[in-house]
Amino acid sequence: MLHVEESGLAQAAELIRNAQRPVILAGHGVIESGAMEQLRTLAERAQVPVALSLLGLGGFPASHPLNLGMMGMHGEAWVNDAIQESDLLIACGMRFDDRVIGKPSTYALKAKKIHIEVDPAEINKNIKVDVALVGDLGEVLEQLLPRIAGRDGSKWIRTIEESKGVVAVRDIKNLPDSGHLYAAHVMHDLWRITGGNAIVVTDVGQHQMWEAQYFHHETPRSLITSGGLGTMGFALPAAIGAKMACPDKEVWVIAGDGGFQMTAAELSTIVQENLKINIAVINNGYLGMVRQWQEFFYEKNYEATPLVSPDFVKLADAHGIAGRAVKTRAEVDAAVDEARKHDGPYLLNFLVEKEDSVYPMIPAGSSLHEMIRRPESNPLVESAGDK
Ligand SMILES: Cc1cc2nc3c(=O)[nH]c(=O)nc-3n(C[C@H](O)[C@H](O)[C@H](O)COP(=O)(O)OP(=O)(O)OC[C@H]3O[C@@H](n4cnc5c(N)ncnc54)[C@H](O)[C@@H]3O)c2cc1C
Ligand SMILES: Cc1ncc(C[n+]2csc(CCOP(=O)(O)OP(=O)(O)O)c2C)c(N)n1
Ligand SMILES: [Mg+2]
Repeated sequence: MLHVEESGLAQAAELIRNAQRPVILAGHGVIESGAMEQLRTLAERAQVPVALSLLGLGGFPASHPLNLGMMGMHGEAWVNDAIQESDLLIACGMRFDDRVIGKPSTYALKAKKIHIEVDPAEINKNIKVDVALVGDLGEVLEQLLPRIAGRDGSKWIRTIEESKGVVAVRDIKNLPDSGHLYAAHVMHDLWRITGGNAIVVTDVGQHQMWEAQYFHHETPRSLITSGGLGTMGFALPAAIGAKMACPDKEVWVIAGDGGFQMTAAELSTIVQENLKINIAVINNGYLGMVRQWQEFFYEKNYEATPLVSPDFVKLADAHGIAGRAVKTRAEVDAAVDEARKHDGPYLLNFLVEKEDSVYPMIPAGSSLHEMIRRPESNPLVESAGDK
């Protein structure tokens, strides 16, 4: 085991002991290191709430009371607010990506920062830190934990809870059926119906963010996504890999109508290899994430984003794959059940609202405080139910 310098461990332990408003930032390195247990012990013992990066989702259970949710551009409002107010960030296997920090010169200015990271090149690259512990996360935490005593974090945790207020718009189960189909509903329902017990492989775009927000991941590697690489066309072939690696697991592709078309030829591979993969195409008729930027920042100049697609159910049928289109929320349960029960791959073509947007959003390069929140008029906030 690599030994981290005593002085670094002592400094980190002291910062944690003295912090009033600490936040753990948990990233992909948690999963890469297999440090889920050590992270949990740190969070529980020191009573520090945990924010996750997109690639960290599943590294700390979504249902854990200390789990705040996702940070960053499309992260929860209260998470980004808590980071900005924090007096100590404990970054665990995350690299302060630009989608996470927004404008670097305005990021978490009140916070001391501890960075636990295996790659020295990541230290002080985007964000200057006060203590760097270089090494495998699990091994570093093993050495740090004996120095961490129990703390009372209840005041700060309560402050964050209270700050959620009306922005806690994820509770959409009991929303009355408006006759429209929102992608967020589809994600929520897929999570509810599968009990979250599936490997979800997403493509790139709005659907990827809605999945991260509304499908709650309890375990590592239950979400496979290409992160900052933004690899459109990733989901279908990557799901083939996931199913080959984990044949007993339920595997769902969640792809946009744009990205799906980039690698749709892999439907043949699915048939050839006889793989039971369920496919949800979130069909909004647009390169939706780019359309959203055009709406917010380019006066709705929808240049090159409206999409003509083939009939995806017919495309599946041409491959010998069963499928159906889903147009309203009332149809979702039966359609998902049918896909799951079907003996063989199945494609669901969800015809969702065309001009819906992912909220909240921090415009690229802006401070985390400059968050665009969901407008009151947006139907997803009309009614809150249980999760
Ligand atoms: C449309 C779109 C929107 C996005 N919006 C968001 C968003 O709102 N929020 C968000 O979080 N992301 C978002 N992303 C993803 C973002 O671009 C990054 O991919 C992501 O934030 C990176 O997370 P990470 O730093 O945890 O993972 P990585 O980039 O994989 O970095 C992991 C870090 O952990 C280190 N590490 C690896 N193994 C170990 C180990 N054993 N021990 C210690 N350290 C280790 C690595 O060296 C690396 O520095 C978005 C991407 C897209 C395409
Ligand atoms: C190969 C490639 N081209 C362009 C982009 C930029 N881009 C990011 S999201 C997106 C739109 C994706 O549209 P769609 O697959 O329909 O998903 P939606 O956003 O509508 O859910 C585009 C074009 C990219 N990431 N990769
Ligand atoms: Mg689309």
